Amino acid sequence: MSLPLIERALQFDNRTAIVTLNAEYSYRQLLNSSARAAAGLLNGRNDLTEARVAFLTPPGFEYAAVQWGIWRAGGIAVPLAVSHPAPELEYVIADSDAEIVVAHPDFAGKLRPVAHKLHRRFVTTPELLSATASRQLPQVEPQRRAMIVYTSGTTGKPKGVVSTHQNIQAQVTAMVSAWGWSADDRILHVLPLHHVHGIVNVLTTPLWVGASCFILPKFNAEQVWQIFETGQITAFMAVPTIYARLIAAWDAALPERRQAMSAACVQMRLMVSGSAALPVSVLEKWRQISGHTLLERYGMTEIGMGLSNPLRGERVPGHVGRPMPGVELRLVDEAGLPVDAPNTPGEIQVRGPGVFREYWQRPQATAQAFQDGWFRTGDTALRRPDGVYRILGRNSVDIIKTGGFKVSALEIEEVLRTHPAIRECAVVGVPDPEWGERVCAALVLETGASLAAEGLRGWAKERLAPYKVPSEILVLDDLPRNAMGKVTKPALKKMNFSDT
Ligand code: MCA
Ligand code: AMP
Repeated sequence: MSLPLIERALQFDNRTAIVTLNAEYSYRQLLNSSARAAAGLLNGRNDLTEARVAFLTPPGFEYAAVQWGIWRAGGIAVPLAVSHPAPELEYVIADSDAEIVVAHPDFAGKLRPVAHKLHRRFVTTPELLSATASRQLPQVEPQRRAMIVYTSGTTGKPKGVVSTHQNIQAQVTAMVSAWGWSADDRILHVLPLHHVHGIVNVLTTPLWVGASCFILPKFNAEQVWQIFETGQITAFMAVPTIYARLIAAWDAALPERRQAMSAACVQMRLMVSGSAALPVSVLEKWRQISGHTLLERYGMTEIGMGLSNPLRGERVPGHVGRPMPGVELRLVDEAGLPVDAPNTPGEIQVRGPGVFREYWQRPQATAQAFQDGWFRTGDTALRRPDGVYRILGRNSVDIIKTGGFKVSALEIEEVLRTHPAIRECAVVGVPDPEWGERVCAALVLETGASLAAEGLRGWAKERLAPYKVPSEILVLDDLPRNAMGKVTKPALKKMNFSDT
């Protein structure tokens, strides 16, 4: 027996698995290509035995073929981000200790030098996908590690979240039953493929049930509307920023087209929002446009989906519903005691088969992340008497959510401090109607130094992903501090940020 995902795909055979702007691919083609990729990765070995394989391909068929190839060869998939500059890619390859680095030709120029510098085997996707499939692929038990996704925390550099095949299966099957997935679904995929939302919710789940996934290389509001208007799509999942962009595109359209756009949404089955708080104003405007009350759910890289509004029944604006199937969830007060009374804030803690196995090679961080077997999310919520949860925010001021991406203020500060003109800095997230939060930086410069905001942004873009680059940069004589001299970020968040 191979992995259930693969066994199931054998039955789906000629059904369409993946659709792109140029082509359609069946489950059979995905199985054949991933078998070739597995053979190319194995390169004569019997089993990769959890060797890490870092891969960088734009969203599309090759991504799924390589991901499945890694799994079928017994390796651990480490997805890299198309938007990341070389230093961030290097960090992930080195930290995960990836043995093999795979790149789509579009990214070979960026990744080959990194792989060579780190002395890793480098291979391109055409090379892998044209390998000769071997007759025998290893037996991969579901308890094995399957994937490492890098996520920012409050301790400097991003940590690798390790999920097993079983963890991913539990996350997938919870979504299948909660959200009524079937083989007749056809979902439009517009999300990055280095995070759980894009990887598990919108790619793996449809492939688990025999549905089709229409993958765009990048989110583009106009293109999404055009695809909706074909009437082919049954489900859509995105972050609030994307819904805000779709609303803006609808507003900008001519009145007669708006009708067609709205009609296209009405016939869809399901529209989901998550990864960041959905502003009630966006939910209401989207309801007017599309006839859908967005199904808001709450999740995290370490747990998959934790809470969800119902598929059928009342979806409460500003709330994230009740625990997903198979998820045990509790609130805990500052003393570490469970909060049983309704309407009382506490930290969300989660237990269940979808919860990740460990932070890659960080036993201490893993131990600290759990309390008596419960994963500590770092998010605060309250539960209404009817059992519906409301997220109140993150416990740490140093975690920023921007465009659905989780970003560590400390990681950005660490990079900014390496700039020769910067003596001190503090990074905060400032509320923003489109992005959720904007990354803003306050700087104190070295004596006599000067720094133009645009110049600094250009410098930062070479070292950080675009969503980590400060939108606004404020130069101050000193940072706001408390009586002990410690920088007070809540005070900083209230400052009027605009480039100086
Ligand atoms: C990009 N830009 C930004 C930001 N990002 N400016 C301010 N804040 C930002 N966060 C700027 C760029 O520098 C660029 O500026 C311009 O916007 C366009 O950049 P581009 O990269 O093209 O942005 P975009 O494609 O328009 O990005 C918007 C987006 C993207 C599509 C909403 O942020 C996105 O894909 N978000 C999804 C994140 C996600 O999937 N998160 C899941 C993780 P210039 O033109 O001046 O250079 S959470 C998760 O997985 C858990 C499990 C869960 O619950 O789901
Ligand atoms: P990540 O670590 O990138 O997986 O992001 C997970 C975090 O996103 C959670 O810990 C929450 O802070 C946030 N998040 C996800 N969904 C929601 C939601 N519906 N409302 C508010 N915050 C959310």
